[in-house]
Amino acid sequence: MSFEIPDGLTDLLQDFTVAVLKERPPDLVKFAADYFNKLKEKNAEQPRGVRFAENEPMQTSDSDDEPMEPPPQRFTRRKSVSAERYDPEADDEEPDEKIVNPKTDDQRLRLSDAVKPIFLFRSLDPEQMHCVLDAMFERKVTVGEHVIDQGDDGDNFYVIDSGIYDIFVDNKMVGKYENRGSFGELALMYNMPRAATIIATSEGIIWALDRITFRRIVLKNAYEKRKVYESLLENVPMLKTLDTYERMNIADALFTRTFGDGDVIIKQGDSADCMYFVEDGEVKITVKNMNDPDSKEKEVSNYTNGMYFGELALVTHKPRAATCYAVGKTRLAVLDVQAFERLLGPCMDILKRNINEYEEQLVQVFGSKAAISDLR
Ligand code: 1OR
Ligand code: 1OR
Repeated sequence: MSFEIPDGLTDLLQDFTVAVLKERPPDLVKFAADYFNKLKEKNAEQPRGVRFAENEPMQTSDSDDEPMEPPPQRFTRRKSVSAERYDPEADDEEPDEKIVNPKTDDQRLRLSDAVKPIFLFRSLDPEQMHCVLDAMFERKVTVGEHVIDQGDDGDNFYVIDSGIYDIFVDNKMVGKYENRGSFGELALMYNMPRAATIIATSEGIIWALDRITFRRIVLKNAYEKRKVYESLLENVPMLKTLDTYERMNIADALFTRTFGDGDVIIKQGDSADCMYFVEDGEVKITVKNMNDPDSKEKEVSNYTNGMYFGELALVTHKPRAATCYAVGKTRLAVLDVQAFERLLGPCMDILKRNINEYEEQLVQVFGSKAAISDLR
C-alpha cells in the first residue's frame, strides 16, 4: 500500500495541537470549530493545502518510518473534522523482522516488574506482550538529563524502572513521575511532536520501546480503548476538571464488565477494590440499617449512563455504604483502586464534597445518620 501525506497536514495539525495545549479550552469541539473557521477565513484567498472532507480516505505512507498521519484525535473529540479518518486497521502490516534486544535474567525480572502497572500494555495478549518485552531496551539516565524535549519528533516510548522525572509543558512544571509509570506515547500514537519535556532529577533507569514496535503492537489496542471511553469520560461532570491528557490516562486504566438484570454489583458492608462508571444501562442503589438485622433495603437512587458509583468506600476507606443492582443488562466501566488513587487525585475535593450529600440523604431515609456506620 502506498500513502501520500498531503502538503501542510502535519503543520496544520501540529499548530492546532499546540493551540489546544496552550489554551486548554473547556470545550474542544467548539474550540476546534472556531480555530478551523478562523483559519479558513484567513486562507480564503489562498490556495488550500489541506481538505477536511468527511469520508475522504486516509492517506498513508508505505513505510513505518514514515507512518501515516493520524490527526491528534485525542485532543479533539470524536466527531471533530478529522478524528474519524484515522483507521488503525491500516496499521496491521507485519514488519519484516522482529526486534529482539537480549536481556539478562535480572533485566527480565526488573522489566516485568516495571511493565506491570502500565495500562497501555494490559490489553496485549501473551504473544504481543512477549514481542514488546523482547523489543524493549534498557537506558541509564543521569541527573538533569532531558529524556524527551517538547517539540521533538517521537522516537521511543518509555517505561520507568527507577528514578524521578519532572514533566514540563511550555517550561512550566506540570507533574512528576516517581519510580513508576510511562511516558512518550502521545507523539507515537498521534504522530505529533513531543507534547512535554521530561527531565530526570535523579539517576535512573528507563526501558525504551522503539516507535515501530510500539505502533505495530501497542498502538491499535490503546487507540481503540481511548476512543471507546473518551465520550463516556467527557460526559462525567466530575472529570471535567481534568485535562484531556489526564482523562486519556483514565481511559487506559478502564475495563468493561457487563451485568445481567438483578445482579449485585456492590454489596453493602463488603470491602471495596474499585469504582464504576455506567457505560450503558441502569443501576439501582439500596441501603439498609446494618445494625438492625430486620432492616429492609430501601431504594435511594437510580443511576444511568455517564454516572459513577462505588467511589465512596475508596475515598473513605470504609466498607461499601450501599448495595448496587443492575437493572436490565448493564455495561459498566471499572476503575480499580490503584488507578483511582493514581488518577483521580485531582477530583478528590469534589468526591469528598459528595459525602455531605450522602449524609443528608441518610438522615432523610433513616431519621439519623447514626443508623448507619459513619460515612467518613
Ligand atoms: P509525548 O510523546 O508527547 C512527552 O512526549 C510525554 O509526556 C507525552 O508523550 C506524555 O506521555 C507525557 N500533557 C502532555 N503530555 C504529558 C503530560 C501532559 N504529562 C505527561 N506527559 N499534561 C500533564 C498532565 C498532568 C497536560 C499538561 C497541559
Ligand atoms: P460505595 O463505595 O460506598 C456503594 O458503594 C455506592 O453507592 C457508594 O459508594 C455510592 O457511590 C453509591 N449513601 C451511600 N452510598 C450511596 C448513596 C447513599 N447513594 C448512592 N450511593 N445515599 C443516597 C444518596 C442519594 C444515602 C443513603 C440514604
